[in-house]
Amino acid sequence: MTKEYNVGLLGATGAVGQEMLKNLAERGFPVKSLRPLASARSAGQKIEFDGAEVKVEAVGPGAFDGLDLCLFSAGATASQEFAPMAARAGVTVVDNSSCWRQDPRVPLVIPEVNPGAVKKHRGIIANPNCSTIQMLVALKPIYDAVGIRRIVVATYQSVSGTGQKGIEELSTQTRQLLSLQEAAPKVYPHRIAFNCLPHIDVFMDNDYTKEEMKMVNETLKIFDDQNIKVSATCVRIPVFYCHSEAIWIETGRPISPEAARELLARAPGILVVDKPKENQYPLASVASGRDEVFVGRIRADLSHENGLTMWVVADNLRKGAATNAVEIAELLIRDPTLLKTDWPA
Ligand code: NAP
Ligand code: 3JN
Repeated sequence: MTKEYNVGLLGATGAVGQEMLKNLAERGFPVKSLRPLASARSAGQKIEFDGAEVKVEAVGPGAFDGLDLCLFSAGATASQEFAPMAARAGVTVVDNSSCWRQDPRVPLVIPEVNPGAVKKHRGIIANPNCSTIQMLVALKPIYDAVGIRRIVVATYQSVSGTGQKGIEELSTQTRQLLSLQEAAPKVYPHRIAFNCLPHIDVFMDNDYTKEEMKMVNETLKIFDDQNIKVSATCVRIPVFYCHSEAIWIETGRPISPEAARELLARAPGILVVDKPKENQYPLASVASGRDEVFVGRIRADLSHENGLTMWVVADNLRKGAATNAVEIAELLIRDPTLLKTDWPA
């Protein structure tokens, strides 16, 4: 008989949490019991899991008792407080926030890229940022084949990356503008409807945003390579679901677009859509609701002899967040010795 697990989900009422619930059910994750957790605001609310109604509980001391593992998507502040609490209670945490991503005790894992890193966990495993996940899934086969020295990336990120409130902001403003009303910004510093904002998360001292620096620092940790140069520009666009990325790389040795296309077509988690003359290339409207990373427009970078450029699209709530977290949980249950924790007191 398949072993089943007591699974917690902190942030169950949020955009990522709802996607995690769908994902657990769709993938047939062996759930013995599911405990949805959120803030006191949502305690008592009923959510649906696998055709049944389950009551949301408020997170706090004792909330993790009896669980085997818990997926977290409640933001960095909640993760800071509750992930160590869960790990000390013997519960393995897969955390979607940025809180623990750079902590040397915490593996930062994309199953298609560095699945072995999961073995080093002590109770907390971090899920990378959505923009990093889709970029590195697409680049891993090329990195392994010929090396990568430099990555330049421009992202086109959907409003669902900001959670439910981002989705509501774009819907409201679009309705307002189309009925000739004022559309005052509430969530973003400027109007997002019919606009593009080169600003995701806060600005840092080096004039990059925190989202851009997440892409830089997470790439180095996941590839376990401090020599790769990365520069990112992250842009919020008025699209509901899926992030798109224009990526330019300088490889260690030359590789033709044809060879890269073949490598990518064979790689796990990737769907190559690359017949531009037939108008076939990755699109947010097609990748929405899917778990694959879509790659196309693969071509030589005319500005560099070892240069390659491509267009990469993935559903930020699925492969960028929920699916990657559930896949990490699947790695854990494949080797039950990995469900042990020894997070320091
Ligand atoms: P969201 O739609 O705003 O949902 C936030 C969820 O967190 C809700 O369930 C909320 O519960 C809960 N929550 C917030 N503060 C809490 C607290 N102090 N204690 C307990 N629960 C709390 O946001 P989202 O889009 O789902 O994103 C949630 C988090 O996931 C983000 O903050 C981020 O850290 C992470 N995330 C990661 C990626 C990625 O790139 N991998 C992408 C998106 C998001 P209530 O209903 O009670 O308010
Ligand atoms: O904006 C996006 O498209 C992705 C957002 C991710 C995000 C949103 C709020 C807080 C994160 C993240 O995963 O890095 C965080 C955070 O945990 O810092």
